[in-house]
Amino acid sequence: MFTRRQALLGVVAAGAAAAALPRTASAAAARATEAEIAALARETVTLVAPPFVHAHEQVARSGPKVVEFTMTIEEKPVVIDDEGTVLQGMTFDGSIPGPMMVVHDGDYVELTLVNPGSNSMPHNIDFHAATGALGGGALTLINPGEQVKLRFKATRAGTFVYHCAPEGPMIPWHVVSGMSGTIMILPRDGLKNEKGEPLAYDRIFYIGENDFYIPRDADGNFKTYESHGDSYADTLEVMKGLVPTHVVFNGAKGSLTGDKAMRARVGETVLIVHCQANRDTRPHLIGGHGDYVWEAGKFANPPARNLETWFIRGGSAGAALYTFLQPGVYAYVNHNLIEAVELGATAHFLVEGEWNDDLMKQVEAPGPIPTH
Ligand SMILES: [Cu+2]
Repeated sequence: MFTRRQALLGVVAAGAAAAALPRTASAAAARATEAEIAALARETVTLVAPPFVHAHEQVARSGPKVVEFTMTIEEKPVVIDDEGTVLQGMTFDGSIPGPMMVVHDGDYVELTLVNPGSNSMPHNIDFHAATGALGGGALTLINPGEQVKLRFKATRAGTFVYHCAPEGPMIPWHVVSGMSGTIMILPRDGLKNEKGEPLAYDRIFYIGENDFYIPRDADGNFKTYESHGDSYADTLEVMKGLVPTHVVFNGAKGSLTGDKAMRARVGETVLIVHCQANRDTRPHLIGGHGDYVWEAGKFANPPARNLETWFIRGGSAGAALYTFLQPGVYAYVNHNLIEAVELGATAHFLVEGEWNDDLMKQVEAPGPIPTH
């Protein structure tokens, strides 16, 4: 027998060398032909804006299919706080973050990406879930007035970031202007706990966290610009300081609080997917927990149990499963509390149902300290 080293040194014939290499070729062995892919069932999915997610099966009821999505890139000003501060935003499908796509492991994602003539810049999409060609970025760069269609096979189950990555300094600028989102690739037989037993959710919410870098004028007020191009040089200077002016959920401070709180009922199990394409964060549900948490978001790894706070690496999306046990308003925050309270990274869950005194009770209401 020849060794791998011999194979790499070209001591043996190329065919034999390939056979001697580690077996990383399972996907290649299962390589489908265009005819086979063309014979698969197709499904067209209409995307919905976050924090909601399009309807989907948790356990796939049929074999692999081709799932068609369309996203239109929209460059537009976006108000990002209650003081009217304007971001020269760039969006996938009009929302920050871009909508979540859901497929199953083994499905094909077929995305039509549209860059309307009303936009001013080239854009593309890099799927962290995809293999090759810069995640599809090298095959999807389109000018205003163009569209492109990319197909990739979903081969790794998990929650993954997608983002625009045109080139050089355009990459971070487009990302911190709003161009990121999430795809969730579910195992065909659904989510599992650490023992391999099935897990399911009653509701799913999708939270995208963004760090924004808005320039200020000499008086310290946020500046407003006529166009993306006008804002670029000043914005780049703020970006290079690495201190965001805003850290928000779903594109703006307060976008998921008060009337816009996410809703659930006691006893319901909620899957919370959290993505951050550019910067580390640490979600925490105040008064609740992460029953099962895929911090790194990849379902081949067993979930961690009973977490208080979980870590989302910049450039990834994680998932936490929680069954609400008490009613009330829960704040869901980035537990850098300065970012949560001062910069905007706070959301609310409004949970209805019956209070459980066994879990918590105010035994005595606040009152004067006894003098005896
Ligand atoms: Cu872009």
